[in-house]
Amino acid sequence: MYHDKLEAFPEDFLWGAASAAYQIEGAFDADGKGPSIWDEFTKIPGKTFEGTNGDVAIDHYNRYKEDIRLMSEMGLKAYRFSVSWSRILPDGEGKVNKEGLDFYENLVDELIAYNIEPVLTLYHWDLPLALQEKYKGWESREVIQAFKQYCQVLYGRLGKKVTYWVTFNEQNVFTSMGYRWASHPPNATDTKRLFEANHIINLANAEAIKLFRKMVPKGKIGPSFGYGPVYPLSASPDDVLASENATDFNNSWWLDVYCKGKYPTFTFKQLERKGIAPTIESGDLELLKQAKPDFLGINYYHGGTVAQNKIESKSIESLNDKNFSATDPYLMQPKEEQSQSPEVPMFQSSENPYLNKTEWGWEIDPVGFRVALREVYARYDLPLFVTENGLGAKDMVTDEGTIEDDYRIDYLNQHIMEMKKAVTDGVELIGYCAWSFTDLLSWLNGYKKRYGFVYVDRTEQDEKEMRRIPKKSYHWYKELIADNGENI
Ligand code: BGP
Repeated sequence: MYHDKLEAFPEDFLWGAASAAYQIEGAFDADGKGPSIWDEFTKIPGKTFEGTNGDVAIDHYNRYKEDIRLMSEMGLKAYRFSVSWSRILPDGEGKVNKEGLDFYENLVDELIAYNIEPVLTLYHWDLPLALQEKYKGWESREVIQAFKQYCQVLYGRLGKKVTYWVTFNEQNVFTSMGYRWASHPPNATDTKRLFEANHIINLANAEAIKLFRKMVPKGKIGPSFGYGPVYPLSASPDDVLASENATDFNNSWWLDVYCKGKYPTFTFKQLERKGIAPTIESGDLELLKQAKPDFLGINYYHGGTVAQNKIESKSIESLNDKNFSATDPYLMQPKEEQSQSPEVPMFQSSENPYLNKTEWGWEIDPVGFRVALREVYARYDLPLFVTENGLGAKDMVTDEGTIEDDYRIDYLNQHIMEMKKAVTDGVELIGYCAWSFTDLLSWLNGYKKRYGFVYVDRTEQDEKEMRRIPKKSYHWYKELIADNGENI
């Protein structure tokens, strides 16, 4: 499809930036907060880069006013953040912690005072530890009830102030990393447990949306999904079929459930044949069907390329000894076997010869962003909200005290250009949140993998003063917002 002239972004387009509680707040035990599974997991030796954790992070809990002032000076229209469940309910259920709720209400009020639209994520991975210990976390249906209580408290307190709500952040990533590759809590390598927990999370997502309809009738709610388009390595029909399998396995497995209320047939059948399909109880499918989201949040970093799988089906146990690419959230494959679905050999991951990579080995693929937006919009017919996109890089402070992150400007510029083409193609888009506003803690890669528009002066070992310094990209994004992406 070719266009003479690209169309403008909608007038009320939400130019924003995103974050997540554990990666910025710090204050891990302040004002009655209970521990989360990440507070525990990051303390296990060898799990994170140089043993980094979010105990202090970038101290946003104490500096949120300064951070929001910087957002307002930039002209930011939306700010996506997540709520830490165990700040609200220290035990995950039961007693509500008033101070935790106050913090988020103050944050939301501050944003609104500056005309910044709050976009609230309910779950960005930090499950209260008490629920993990008491119920085995997402492996038990009891946690659905706890999640409902948590949602109810937040809807009740913030439902009139916050319009945009995200249920789960990247369910595909945190379940795979947590239950398959032991690189997130609960540190497991068991695909049966993965698919069981994932199903329970689907039910929790549906319950949260159902309750939202009752309590926040004017609000908008949807999940944020880590979407990666899948390319076939060649035009060979076998590779094309493999790419369809990979799309089914990596994307539709979640998006069909969110939007159509059912699992994709082929993948479900493969899992059943291997004895690892989730247990569906009576009433589950009816519930899933009742919870269509208002929009789909899309987090885009990169996609993947696959070929026909020529590797024999292996048990997950035999693959557990291998190294895997923890930085590759969508096509998480053991490096040597290069098979995404070892126990269900539907495809095999491959290198894409056309794409460059970041310092952390993530492919840079702006056109893939347009492909992603179009695929999702065509399949599910829902407005899209880009809830994450950005470049992790090692920024340096110059002698003059500036950060000249032209590579980030270049990356964002190319992606926003492709997004503009997608809008011109006809994709309905609510907004775009770059990842991230300030530098923050990368889950597994410490503080040197920086994403922010605002530099935060701290390292893995030295918290320093955590001074905030707007980077060159901060000023670039400010101009872009001011003319609504007209001159990109
Ligand atoms: C997404 C997560 C974010 C963020 C981002 C960058 O998957 O939703 O929380 O961490 O990836 O990832 P990383 O920090 O690993 O570079």
